[in-house]
Amino acid sequence: MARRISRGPLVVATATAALTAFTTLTGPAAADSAPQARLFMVNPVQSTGDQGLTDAKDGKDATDPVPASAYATAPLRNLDGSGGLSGRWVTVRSDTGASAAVADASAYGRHDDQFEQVMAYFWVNEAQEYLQGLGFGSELPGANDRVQPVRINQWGADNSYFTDKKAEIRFGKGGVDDAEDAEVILHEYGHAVHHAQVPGFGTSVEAGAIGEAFGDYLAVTVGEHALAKYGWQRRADLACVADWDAVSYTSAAPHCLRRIDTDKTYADKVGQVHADGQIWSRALHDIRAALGARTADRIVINAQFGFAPDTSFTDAARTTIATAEKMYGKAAADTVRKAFRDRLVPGV
Ligand SMILES: [Ca+2]
Ligand SMILES: [Ca+2]
Ligand SMILES: [Ca+2]
Ligand SMILES: [Zn+2]
Repeated sequence: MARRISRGPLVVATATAALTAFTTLTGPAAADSAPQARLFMVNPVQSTGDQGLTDAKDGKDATDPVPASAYATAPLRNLDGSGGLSGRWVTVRSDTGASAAVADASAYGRHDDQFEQVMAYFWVNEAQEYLQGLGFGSELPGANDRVQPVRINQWGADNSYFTDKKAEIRFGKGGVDDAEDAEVILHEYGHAVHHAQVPGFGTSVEAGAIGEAFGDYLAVTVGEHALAKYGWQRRADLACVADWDAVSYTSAAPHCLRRIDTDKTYADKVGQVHADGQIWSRALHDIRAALGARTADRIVINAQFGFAPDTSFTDAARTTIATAEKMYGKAAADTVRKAFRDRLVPGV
């Protein structure tokens, strides 16, 4: 962004002019002229329906295995105008390799390290815009309505995670590069949302499981919202999380990191957060099916403000039922209660 630099008495007038220009740029017209990004429509397995897609036919991270039809173009919103992937809800840094330029965002493909940076910016922004659209940050308290720092590295470990010390998300590679799959990005953002709602959330195994469940659930519900918004197709199961990242560590199709529609109940608990999370995510999935995405998501996320960092399934379920009753009345509360009872959560 070239901007004239003035010195001396003209500086105040110039600053005012720049401010005016900025205001104009961020008005409604800006949405139409927003820079475009090339990205996956959630992920290429889900959008093509091709369960045979693989990471590497002729070399790691090669362009070839994924057809051009798996990519779409969509606007990058809420950028700060710096020319990099930095904006109102997310800032992306690359630990290894060159940083993406917004001006080139419509040209990258999965072989380019910058592609994952663009994916991370787009999908984190999309997630926070979705939460804003649900009323979080206006009618309801904000849920991680701040600039989310994201780091991308290419060091080779399959290790995306959210670190609560820095409230930062990191995406690695290993198999399919983690940030090539929006559901991996959104899962990690789910942890950031939870942590923003309840600092230190997840200190018991059951609370940890709820955290994993919410990440998986958020990945599905934000992905579905985006499909409808941009007119993209889903050609894989609604409940399958990370269809693309999972091709590198699952042999059977459909390839899913996890599902949110398993029949697990509280009796199937094994004390491992990802495994037990599927008890909770199935309940959320059922609530969404019964009440619709918008109502379900407003209840589920609003309830999370009231969870203790070391909550149990029982306490969290009770809080979610009470939140449903307060926001939508007894029928909604009964629907939510049934979802948790079906999972045999005790005491609800
Ligand atoms: Ca890649
Ligand atoms: Ca991976
Ligand atoms: Ca999926
Ligand atoms: Zn997780």
